[in-house]
Amino acid sequence: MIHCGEIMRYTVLRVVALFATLSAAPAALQAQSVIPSLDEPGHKGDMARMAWRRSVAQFDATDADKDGRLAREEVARQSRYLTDNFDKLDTSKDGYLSWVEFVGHDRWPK
Ligand SMILES: [Ca+2]
Repeated sequence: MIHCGEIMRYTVLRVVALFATLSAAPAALQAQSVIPSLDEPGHKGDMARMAWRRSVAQFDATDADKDGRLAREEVARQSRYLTDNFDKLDTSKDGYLSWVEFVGHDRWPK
């Protein structure tokens, strides 16, 4: 079942992917300039803060042992999307998803 946080995550990723395809810059670099920071004023900032709150809620709900990282087993209980994309998202290849790996950029401190 897909819940609200998951839908929001899909939306954020699709927006990032859309902007990334509009530029020759590497996707990671492009994401850094497209994702609004949490202190950005106005509607863009409001959207970022809403997505951030939902992302934090989803991360915390998935992090069952509260060690600040998501193990494959924790992810498997919560999210089909994260399960299917675990290896791609785990860019450090340590077998866990950090907060930054989970949200896909480092613009939003947890
Ligand atoms: Ca954990």
